Amino acid sequence: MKKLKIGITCYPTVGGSGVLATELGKMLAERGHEIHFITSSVPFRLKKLYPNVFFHEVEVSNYSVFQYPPYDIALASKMADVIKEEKLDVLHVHYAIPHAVCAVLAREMSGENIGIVTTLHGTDISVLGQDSTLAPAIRYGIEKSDIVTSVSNSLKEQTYDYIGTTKEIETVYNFVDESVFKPIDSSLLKDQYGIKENERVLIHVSNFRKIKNLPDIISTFFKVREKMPAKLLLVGDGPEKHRVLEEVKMSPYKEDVLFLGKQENVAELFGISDVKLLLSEKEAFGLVLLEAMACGVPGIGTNIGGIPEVIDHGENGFVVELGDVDQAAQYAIELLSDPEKLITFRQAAINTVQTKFLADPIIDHYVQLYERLVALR
Ligand code: GMT
Repeated sequence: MKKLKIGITCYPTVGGSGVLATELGKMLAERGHEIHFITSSVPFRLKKLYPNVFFHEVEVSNYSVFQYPPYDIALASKMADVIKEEKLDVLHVHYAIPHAVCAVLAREMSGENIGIVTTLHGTDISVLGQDSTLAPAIRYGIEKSDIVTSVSNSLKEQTYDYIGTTKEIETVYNFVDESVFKPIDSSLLKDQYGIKENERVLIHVSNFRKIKNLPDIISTFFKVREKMPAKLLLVGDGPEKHRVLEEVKMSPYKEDVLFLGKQENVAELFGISDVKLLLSEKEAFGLVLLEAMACGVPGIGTNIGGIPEVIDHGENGFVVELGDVDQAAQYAIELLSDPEKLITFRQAAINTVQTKFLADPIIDHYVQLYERLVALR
């Protein structure tokens, strides 16, 4: 099949949509496609050099007349340049606002009949889609895209509810890089963090936004800690960090909560973890949940958004109602106090990733979508 020239735009900083877009770009490049990232900085997971990956930086003018730097216009101009200069076949944008709208504008500016794929990731619909100042632009970006995908069925339904579009939306699940996210024996790390042999390890990884519901993570852990020796690893940083620190300081178990900040090698931390907690108020998919599962760490998540599409309740993890910390703690205790059950769940988590969320068929799916567009040109 023809090697494609694909432009990718995403938020390059830490965040699931940027991670997914970068991994997709890297894996497409490994298959020989030519990838052009059009972003404000180099995507943070793009560490290695690939001969067929290119980066086009969006520079925003600071002209003093502007009250706000016109990032969206600069992005659309850069996209239009790259479409023409590099003769792109497809532009794949991640996150509806502003990326889908910018892509449509860029196509118009370039005068080229380029295909646009927009992938919806979550808060672009679940939060911004409820903002009446943005919803019309989101609808426009979706409807003018040639193909729209969503990372879960739940997000697809939410898009129909909030945005009121009739555009066909195809669910394409997220995936992880299985060469990085795999069971790793990082037991030496336990010593370094002062985690004792008899202590169970729970982990939460996020950007500490309010929707990640950190208070419930802490409460669940404290309830587990009342019953057994355990540690909680809190990985990440964000607006709720301070509040969480204050809450933990008041607890008799404060020594058992380890704030690790932002970490690069999360797979190694999963290597010392027994259970992953994701008790979000909103979550279109929960990519970190999948990363944990690929490393053999079962998750306990809320019955929210796409989480129940990732966790098979009672098989590879547990799903609880939002706010039900008693139930979350009970499930964690059930797993952590029964080594055989934990092993069964660990294996089931790995199996789920290898059957439902394997990278290769998901990349194939995206390539088929691109080829469908190229065939129409
Ligand atoms: O969850 C976040 O805060 C980051 C956000 C993003 O836009 O990067 O993540 C969204 O996209 C991820 C990748 O598809 C999903 O795994 C997350 O569930 C989704 N976040 C929310 O829906 C809150």
